[in-house]
Amino acid sequence: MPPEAINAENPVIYTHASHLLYDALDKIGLNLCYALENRGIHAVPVPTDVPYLHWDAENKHGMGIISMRHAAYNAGLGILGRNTLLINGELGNLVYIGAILIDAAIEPDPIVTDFDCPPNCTLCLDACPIKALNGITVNQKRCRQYSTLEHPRGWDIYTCSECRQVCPYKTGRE
Ligand code: B12
Ligand code: SF4
Ligand code: SF4
Repeated sequence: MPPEAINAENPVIYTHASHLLYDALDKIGLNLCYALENRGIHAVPVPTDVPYLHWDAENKHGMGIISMRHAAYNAGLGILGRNTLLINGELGNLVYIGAILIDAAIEPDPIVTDFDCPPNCTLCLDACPIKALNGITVNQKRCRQYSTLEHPRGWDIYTCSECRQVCPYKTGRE
Protein backbone atom coordinates (compact mmCIF):
# COMPACT_ATOMS: atom_id res chain seq x y z
CA MET A 1 0.00 0.00 0.00
CA PRO A 2 1.51 3.36 -0.94
CA PRO A 3 1.83 5.07 2.48
CA GLU A 4 0.15 8.25 1.25
CA ALA A 5 -2.99 6.30 0.38
CA ILE A 6 -3.55 5.40 4.02
CA ASN A 7 -2.91 9.03 5.06
CA ALA A 8 -5.51 10.47 2.69
CA GLU A 9 -8.40 12.28 4.37
CA ASN A 10 -10.92 10.96 1.85
CA PRO A 11 -11.46 7.23 2.61
CA VAL A 12 -12.22 6.54 -1.06
CA ILE A 13 -8.45 6.76 -1.81
CA TYR A 14 -7.56 4.01 0.67
CA THR A 15 -10.52 1.89 -0.45
CA HIS A 16 -9.52 2.29 -4.11
CA ALA A 17 -5.84 1.45 -3.42
CA SER A 18 -6.96 -1.65 -1.46
CA HIS A 19 -9.13 -2.87 -4.33
CA LEU A 20 -6.29 -2.36 -6.83
CA LEU A 21 -3.87 -4.29 -4.61
CA TYR A 22 -6.30 -7.18 -4.11
CA ASP A 23 -6.81 -7.29 -7.87
CA ALA A 24 -3.05 -7.13 -8.63
CA LEU A 25 -2.29 -9.93 -6.16
CA ASP A 26 -5.14 -12.08 -7.48
CA LYS A 27 -3.70 -11.71 -11.00
CA ILE A 28 -0.18 -12.60 -9.83
CA GLY A 29 -1.65 -15.71 -8.17
CA LEU A 30 -3.51 -16.71 -11.33
CA ASN A 31 -0.39 -16.32 -13.50
CA LEU A 32 1.62 -18.32 -10.98
CA CYS A 33 -0.97 -21.12 -11.24
CA TYR A 34 -0.56 -21.22 -15.05
CA ALA A 35 3.24 -21.27 -14.72
CA LEU A 36 3.14 -24.12 -12.18
CA GLU A 37 0.62 -26.16 -14.22
CA ASN A 38 3.06 -25.93 -17.15
CA ARG A 39 5.62 -27.58 -14.86
CA GLY A 40 3.19 -30.37 -13.87
CA ILE A 41 2.19 -28.93 -10.46
CA HIS A 42 -1.55 -28.53 -9.85
CA ALA A 43 -2.35 -25.10 -8.48
CA VAL A 44 -5.46 -23.04 -7.66
CA PRO A 45 -5.74 -19.34 -6.75
CA VAL A 46 -7.22 -18.24 -3.39
CA PRO A 47 -9.02 -14.87 -3.20
CA THR A 48 -6.97 -12.23 -1.41
CA ASP A 49 -10.18 -10.71 -0.02
CA VAL A 50 -13.68 -11.81 -1.02
CA PRO A 51 -15.59 -14.02 -1.57
CA TYR A 52 -15.41 -16.56 1.26
CA LEU A 53 -17.96 -19.20 2.29
CA HIS A 54 -17.60 -19.26 6.08
CA TRP A 55 -19.95 -16.65 7.59
CA ASP A 56 -21.34 -16.51 11.13
CA ALA A 57 -24.06 -13.88 10.61
CA GLU A 58 -24.78 -13.30 14.31
CA ASN A 59 -21.18 -12.43 15.10
CA LYS A 60 -20.39 -11.05 11.64
CA HIS A 61 -17.37 -13.39 11.68
CA GLY A 62 -15.96 -14.45 8.32
CA MET A 63 -13.07 -16.75 7.44
CA GLY A 64 -11.11 -17.15 4.24
CA ILE A 65 -10.14 -20.54 2.73
CA ILE A 66 -6.85 -20.00 4.51
CA SER A 67 -5.73 -17.27 6.89
CA MET A 68 -3.11 -15.57 4.74
CA ARG A 69 -1.44 -13.76 7.64
CA HIS A 70 -0.90 -17.05 9.49
CA ALA A 71 0.34 -18.68 6.25
CA ALA A 72 2.68 -15.72 5.60
CA TYR A 73 4.08 -16.00 9.13
CA ASN A 74 4.75 -19.70 8.57
CA ALA A 75 6.32 -18.87 5.20
CA GLY A 76 8.86 -16.60 6.89
CA LEU A 77 7.43 -13.36 5.48
CA GLY A 78 7.20 -11.53 8.80
CA ILE A 79 5.82 -11.49 12.33
CA LEU A 80 2.22 -11.19 13.57
CA GLY A 81 1.67 -7.96 15.47
CA ARG A 82 -0.78 -7.46 18.35
CA ASN A 83 -3.12 -5.81 15.84
CA THR A 84 -3.18 -9.36 14.27
CA LEU A 85 -1.59 -8.08 11.04
CA LEU A 86 1.51 -9.42 9.33
CA ILE A 87 4.50 -7.09 9.71
CA ASN A 88 7.09 -7.56 6.97
CA GLY A 89 10.55 -6.28 7.92
CA GLU A 90 10.90 -4.18 4.76
CA LEU A 91 7.30 -3.23 3.93
CA GLY A 92 5.79 -3.09 7.41
CA ASN A 93 2.11 -3.80 8.07
CA LEU A 94 1.16 -2.04 4.82
CA VAL A 95 2.09 -5.25 2.99
CA TYR A 96 -0.77 -7.17 1.34
CA ILE A 97 -0.67 -10.95 0.99
CA GLY A 98 -1.56 -13.30 -1.83
CA ALA A 99 -1.71 -17.11 -1.82
CA ILE A 100 -2.23 -20.12 -4.06
CA LEU A 101 -2.77 -23.77 -3.10
CA ILE A 102 -0.51 -26.36 -4.77
CA ASP A 103 -0.09 -30.14 -4.59
CA ALA A 104 3.69 -30.08 -4.17
CA ALA A 105 5.79 -29.82 -1.02
CA ILE A 106 8.10 -26.82 -0.90
CA GLU A 107 10.72 -25.76 1.62
CA PRO A 108 9.51 -22.69 3.59
CA ASP A 109 11.84 -19.84 4.44
CA PRO A 110 12.72 -19.79 8.16
CA ILE A 111 10.22 -18.15 10.53
CA VAL A 112 11.23 -14.57 11.33
CA THR A 113 12.65 -14.33 14.85
CA ASP A 114 14.94 -11.28 14.68
CA PHE A 115 12.29 -8.75 15.69
CA ASP A 116 8.98 -8.64 17.53
CA CYS A 117 6.46 -6.15 18.94
CA PRO A 118 8.19 -4.18 21.71
CA PRO A 119 7.23 -5.92 25.00
CA ASN A 120 5.08 -3.13 26.42
CA CYS A 121 3.67 -1.68 23.21
CA THR A 122 -0.14 -1.40 23.17
CA LEU A 123 -0.42 1.48 20.68
CA CYS A 124 -2.67 -0.45 18.30
CA LEU A 125 -4.94 -1.79 21.07
CA ASP A 126 -5.33 1.69 22.57
CA ALA A 127 -5.90 3.35 19.19
CA CYS A 128 -8.82 1.14 18.12
CA PRO A 129 -11.86 3.42 18.52
CA ILE A 130 -14.23 0.55 19.41
CA LYS A 131 -11.79 -1.69 21.33
CA ALA A 132 -12.03 -4.55 18.84
CA LEU A 133 -8.51 -5.86 19.56
CA ASN A 134 -7.24 -7.94 22.49
CA GLY A 135 -3.68 -8.59 21.28
CA ILE A 136 -4.49 -12.05 19.86
CA THR A 137 -7.56 -11.67 17.68
CA VAL A 138 -10.02 -9.07 16.41
CA ASN A 139 -13.72 -8.86 17.25
CA GLN A 140 -14.95 -8.84 13.67
CA LYS A 141 -18.44 -7.57 14.48
CA ARG A 142 -17.04 -4.47 16.16
CA CYS A 143 -14.37 -3.87 13.54
CA ARG A 144 -16.74 -4.27 10.61
CA GLN A 145 -19.37 -1.96 12.15
CA TYR A 146 -16.81 0.79 12.66
CA SER A 147 -14.45 0.37 9.72
CA THR A 148 -16.88 -0.27 6.84
CA LEU A 149 -19.29 2.37 5.61
CA GLU A 150 -22.08 0.79 3.59
CA HIS A 151 -22.66 3.45 0.94
CA PRO A 152 -26.30 3.84 -0.21
CA ARG A 153 -25.11 3.00 -3.76
CA GLY A 154 -23.99 -0.45 -2.52
CA TRP A 155 -20.25 0.14 -2.19
CA ASP A 156 -18.22 -0.66 0.94
CA ILE A 157 -15.90 2.22 1.90
CA TYR A 158 -13.08 1.46 4.39
CA THR A 159 -13.22 4.19 7.01
CA CYS A 160 -10.74 2.98 9.65
CA SER A 161 -7.23 1.59 9.74
CA GLU A 162 -6.06 3.16 13.02
CA CYS A 163 -4.47 -0.11 14.21
CA ARG A 164 -2.20 0.05 11.13
CA GLN A 165 -1.56 3.78 11.26
CA VAL A 166 -0.20 3.98 14.80
CA CYS A 167 2.16 1.03 14.59
CA PRO A 168 5.87 1.95 14.70
CA TYR A 169 6.39 -0.81 12.11
CA LYS A 170 3.79 0.63 9.70
CA THR A 171 6.30 0.98 6.86
CA GLY A 172 8.89 -1.49 8.13
CA ARG A 173 11.64 -1.62 10.70
CA GLU A 174 13.51 1.64 11.23
C1 B12 B 1 -12.11 -11.73 7.31
C2 B12 B 1 -11.03 -10.69 7.11
C3 B12 B 1 -11.09 -9.53 7.87
C4 B12 B 1 -11.93 -9.45 9.15
C5 B12 B 1 -11.09 -10.21 10.25
C6 B12 B 1 -9.59 -9.77 10.25
C7 B12 B 1 -8.64 -10.75 10.89
N1 B12 B 1 -7.67 -10.17 11.59
O1 B12 B 1 -8.75 -11.98 10.74
C8 B12 B 1 -12.06 -7.92 9.36
C9 B12 B 1 -13.31 -7.41 8.67
C10 B12 B 1 -12.11 -7.48 10.84
C11 B12 B 1 -10.85 -7.44 8.60
C12 B12 B 1 -10.29 -6.19 8.82
C13 B12 B 1 -9.09 -5.78 8.23
N2 B12 B 1 -8.41 -6.44 7.27
CO1 B12 B 1 -8.88 -8.20 6.58
N3 B12 B 1 -9.10 -9.97 5.94
C14 B12 B 1 -9.97 -10.89 6.20
C15 B12 B 1 -9.66 -12.14 5.37
C16 B12 B 1 -10.53 -12.09 4.09
C17 B12 B 1 -9.83 -13.47 6.09
C18 B12 B 1 -9.12 -13.52 7.47
C19 B12 B 1 -9.68 -14.63 8.31
O2 B12 B 1 -10.00 -15.70 7.81
N4 B12 B 1 -9.80 -14.37 9.63
C20 B12 B 1 -10.41 -15.32 10.54
C21 B12 B 1 -9.36 -16.02 11.46
C22 B12 B 1 -8.25 -16.73 10.70
O3 B12 B 1 -8.77 -15.02 12.29
P1 B12 B 1 -8.98 -15.10 13.85
O4 B12 B 1 -10.42 -15.28 14.15
O5 B12 B 1 -8.29 -13.92 14.45
O6 B12 B 1 -8.16 -16.41 14.15
C23 B12 B 1 -7.90 -16.74 15.47
C24 B12 B 1 -8.83 -17.77 15.98
O7 B12 B 1 -9.94 -17.98 15.10
C25 B12 B 1 -7.97 -18.97 16.07
N5 B12 B 1 -8.07 -19.90 14.94
C26 B12 B 1 -7.98 -19.68 13.62
N6 B12 B 1 -8.06 -20.80 12.96
C27 B12 B 1 -8.22 -21.77 13.88
C28 B12 B 1 -8.36 -23.14 13.73
C29 B12 B 1 -8.52 -23.91 14.88
C30 B12 B 1 -8.66 -25.36 14.71
C31 B12 B 1 -8.54 -23.31 16.15
C32 B12 B 1 -8.71 -24.10 17.36
C33 B12 B 1 -8.38 -21.92 16.27
C34 B12 B 1 -8.22 -21.21 15.14
O8 B12 B 1 -6.64 -18.60 16.03
C35 B12 B 1 -6.53 -17.38 15.40
C36 B12 B 1 -5.48 -16.58 16.11
O9 B12 B 1 -5.87 -16.32 17.42
C37 B12 B 1 -8.13 -11.92 5.06
C38 B12 B 1 -7.65 -12.61 3.77
C39 B12 B 1 -7.30 -14.05 4.09
N7 B12 B 1 -7.86 -14.99 3.40
O10 B12 B 1 -6.50 -14.31 5.00
C40 B12 B 1 -8.02 -10.39 5.05
C41 B12 B 1 -6.75 -9.75 5.62
C42 B12 B 1 -6.40 -10.37 6.95
N8 B12 B 1 -7.18 -8.37 5.86
C43 B12 B 1 -6.26 -7.50 5.63
C44 B12 B 1 -6.40 -6.11 5.93
C45 B12 B 1 -5.38 -5.19 5.31
C46 B12 B 1 -7.41 -5.65 6.78
C47 B12 B 1 -7.60 -4.23 7.36
C48 B12 B 1 -6.31 -3.48 7.66
C49 B12 B 1 -8.48 -3.41 6.39
C50 B12 B 1 -8.76 -1.99 6.91
N9 B12 B 1 -9.86 -1.77 7.58
O11 B12 B 1 -7.97 -1.13 6.69
C51 B12 B 1 -8.42 -4.52 8.65
C52 B12 B 1 -7.48 -4.78 9.85
C53 B12 B 1 -8.22 -5.15 11.10
C54 B12 B 1 -7.39 -6.08 11.98
N10 B12 B 1 -6.64 -5.53 12.92
O12 B12 B 1 -7.41 -7.30 11.74
C55 B12 B 1 -4.99 -8.13 5.07
C56 B12 B 1 -3.90 -8.15 6.14
C57 B12 B 1 -2.53 -7.84 5.60
C58 B12 B 1 -1.50 -7.92 6.71
N11 B12 B 1 -0.46 -7.11 6.60
O13 B12 B 1 -1.62 -8.69 7.64
C59 B12 B 1 -5.51 -9.57 4.66
C60 B12 B 1 -4.52 -10.71 4.83
C61 B12 B 1 -5.91 -9.46 3.18
C62 B12 B 1 -4.72 -9.60 2.21
N12 B12 B 1 -4.83 -10.49 1.26
O14 B12 B 1 -3.71 -8.92 2.33
N13 B12 B 1 -10.39 -8.37 7.71
S1 SF4 C 1 -9.49 -1.32 11.48
FE1 SF4 C 1 -10.18 0.23 13.01
S2 SF4 C 1 -11.96 -0.72 13.99
FE2 SF4 C 1 -10.86 -2.38 12.95
S3 SF4 C 1 -9.47 -3.24 14.51
FE3 SF4 C 1 -8.30 -1.67 13.37
S4 SF4 C 1 -8.58 0.21 14.59
FE4 SF4 C 1 -10.17 -1.22 15.26
S1 SF4 D 1 1.39 -0.99 17.52
FE1 SF4 D 1 2.91 -1.98 18.86
S2 SF4 D 1 1.82 -3.82 19.68
FE2 SF4 D 1 0.64 -3.07 17.91
S3 SF4 D 1 1.41 -4.33 16.20
FE3 SF4 D 1 2.60 -2.40 16.22
S4 SF4 D 1 4.43 -2.84 17.45
FE4 SF4 D 1 2.94 -4.48 17.83
